[in-house]
Amino acid sequence: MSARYFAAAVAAAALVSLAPAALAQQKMVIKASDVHPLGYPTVEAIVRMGAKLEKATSGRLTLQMYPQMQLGGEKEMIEQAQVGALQIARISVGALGPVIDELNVFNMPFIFRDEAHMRKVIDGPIGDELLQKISANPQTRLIALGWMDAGTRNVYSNKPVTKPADLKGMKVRMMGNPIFVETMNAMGGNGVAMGFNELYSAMQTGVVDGAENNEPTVLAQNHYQVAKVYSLTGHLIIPEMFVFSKPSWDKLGKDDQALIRKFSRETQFEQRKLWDEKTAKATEELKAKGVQFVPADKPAFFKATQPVRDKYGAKYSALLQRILDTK
Ligand code: GTR
Repeated sequence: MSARYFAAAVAAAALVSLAPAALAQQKMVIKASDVHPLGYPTVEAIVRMGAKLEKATSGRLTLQMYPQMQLGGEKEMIEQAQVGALQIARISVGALGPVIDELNVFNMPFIFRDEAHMRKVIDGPIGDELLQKISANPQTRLIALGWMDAGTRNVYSNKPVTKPADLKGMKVRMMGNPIFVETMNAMGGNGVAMGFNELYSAMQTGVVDGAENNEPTVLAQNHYQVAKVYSLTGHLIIPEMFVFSKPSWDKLGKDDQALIRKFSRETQFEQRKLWDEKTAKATEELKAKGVQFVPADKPAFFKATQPVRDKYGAKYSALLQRILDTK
């Protein structure tokens, strides 16, 4: 080997060993998606996280938000994130249950005493362990960054639903996860699994008689236009999650990953503030638009759904006990 060639080879080797450092300076446009419109608490919280990332990296990392189902429903968003076509997906734990079985603990009816209880669980060791488990499982191909709030789900339709007998013969749209269909059936109605994107027209045309969700969703998706009675059944309190695509995550340097993790924890609490403000505002707006809020017999719905908790809870009895013990 000539001296000159040798020198070139050494230089090339040095360049190769520099590669990880260069990678740490990776430029990335982070595509983020949500089924809700701009201004909705989950969307706003991620947009703000993007602004912080952009500032902290002097524009090396930027975020592009695709709101309002532009990239499809939550199932599609999960699939896109798994292959790296989308970087951040904000999805309900309801939609993640079929991918990560353990999360179905949170999808059981009346599992949390109230929203404060749910927050204690996701903010504490159980929440952290689940985030880590999801990220560590190679099959999920997702990095779970943090939790978000989605309030309490209540039934809405064009008639009051105050007790199980009121749901008799009613078709009620539920998220696509068997546990929710069974929950609605146990509550006295007929659960129909359907994509979120099909719901407005399904209610409008009478394909379903109602649905169930939190107040900000009923307002943001204009569902109040086709359902005028919001009955406070409070049967589900399901947190949401924002996840990062694992293939994209692996392209980021360690420092960028640490930065995203740090901002994610902040985002979890920022979203909560936005959530509480939005829920209060949405409730007022819905009332002003003529939606009737009616109380419901929650103990009766709790009793009716016991078979669902028995069936699904048996598998996770240890975790369930820890949730119940969280004060
Ligand atoms: C909303 C939630 C969405 C979606 C929707 C649904 O509360 O924010 O992510 O899960 O419910 O019912 O499909």
